[in-house]
Amino acid sequence: MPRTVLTFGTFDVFHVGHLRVIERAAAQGDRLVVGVSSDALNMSKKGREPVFSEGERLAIIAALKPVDEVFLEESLELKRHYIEQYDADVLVMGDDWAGRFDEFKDVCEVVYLPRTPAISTTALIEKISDLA
Ligand code: C2G
Repeated sequence: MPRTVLTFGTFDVFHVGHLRVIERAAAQGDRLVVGVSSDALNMSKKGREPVFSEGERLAIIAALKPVDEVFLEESLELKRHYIEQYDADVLVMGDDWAGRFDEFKDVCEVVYLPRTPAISTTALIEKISDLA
C-alpha cells in the first residue's frame, strides 16, 4: 500500500524554506498531497492579501517534482475531512504548528518538522520593500 503524506501551507512568495519542508514531507511516504490555503483563508489567518493569488500559488506547488497532487485549503476547520478525503497516512507540518494538530493522531500519524531558520515570507517582503 502506498503511504500518502498530506501537508498544508500558504506558500506565498515561494522560498527555500517552503521547498525544504515539501522535500522532507515527500520523504515521509510515497505520495505527497499539498493543501494550499485559499486567498480568503490567508486573509483570515494573517490579515493581509497574499502577494501571489491562490491560482498562482497552486500552479507553483503543483509544478514541484516531489508533489503529486494539490488542492485548495478553504478552512482550517476541515483538516479531518481533508485527511479522510485524501486517505492520508501522515500529516506533516512545520514546527511553528507543533502540537496544533495532535487531535488527528486517531486517524493518521502527525509529524512536525523543524522550520528552516532565518527565512520567512514576511522577512522577504520587508527586505524587498527596503530595496525599492
Ligand atoms: N516553513 C518552514 N521553514 C520556513 C518557513 C516555512 O519549514 N522558514 C514551513 C511552515 O512550517 C509550513 C510551510 O512551510 O509547514 C508553509 O508555510 P506557510 O506558507 O507560512 O504556511 P501557513 O500560512 O502557516 O499555513 O492549515 C495550515 C496552514 O495552511 C499553514
